[in-house]
Amino acid sequence: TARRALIAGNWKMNGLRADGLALAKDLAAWLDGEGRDASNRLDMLVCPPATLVALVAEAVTGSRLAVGGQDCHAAEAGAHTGDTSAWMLKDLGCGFVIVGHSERRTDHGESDETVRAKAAAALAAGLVPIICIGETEAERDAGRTLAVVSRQINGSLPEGATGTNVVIAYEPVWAIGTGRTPTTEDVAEVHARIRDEARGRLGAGADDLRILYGGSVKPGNAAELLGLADVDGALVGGASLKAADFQAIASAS
Ligand code: G2H
Repeated sequence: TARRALIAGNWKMNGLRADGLALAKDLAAWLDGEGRDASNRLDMLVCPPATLVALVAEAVTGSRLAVGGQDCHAAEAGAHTGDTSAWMLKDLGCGFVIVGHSERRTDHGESDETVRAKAAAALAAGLVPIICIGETEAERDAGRTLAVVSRQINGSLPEGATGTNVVIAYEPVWAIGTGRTPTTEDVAEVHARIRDEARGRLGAGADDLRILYGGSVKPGNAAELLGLADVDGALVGGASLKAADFQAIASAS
């Protein structure tokens, strides 16, 4: 397929100024040098905590490294203490924003409706939303994985979504930060289902849709996961905090 892989790092709530700056500069230098082969065939993105987005975005200006937010509010501006709007992220130089990560869905009670509103705001601001979906362990054990991801896809995709202006990340909740990953057969089955389900909304555009896998992606399992037909990249948490590991994952795709 013609889909260009996306390797996205989700730093979550990690990093002070010096750490974030060093990591971002290291990755940017690698993409423009030793990692040029990788960067010719894929896009590499880091999503630092909100406190570091401006610093990182400024430090990597002019490099091939893209910067994104980890969340945004659905509104453009207003009385929303502690929140960040998609327009604010865009203003800092972001090209992407993660929405609906399971940690947001769980810790902040975000529903499909909330996630869809955030994704719509991202589109309106000119950002590509990375919409996260995935089943819990209980849902998987009950055999409801495909039903849950179908519901999440339909509930979380905003009006105006196309195959190229949004990205989907499939993250089985039980595989996040646990070191456990589903079998490649499981991943292949769910990703194929996601593309099918997206076809109902995006039509032929679903063939252009990038569907990332997330959940304990490491240098050691990246090649196998990224080699699957409907896996168009990875959303990487823990392993994106070490430049060498994140680079190895990108090189494996
Ligand atoms: C899933 C993933 C990144 P990790 O949350 O979004 O984190 O790779 O640490 O499982």
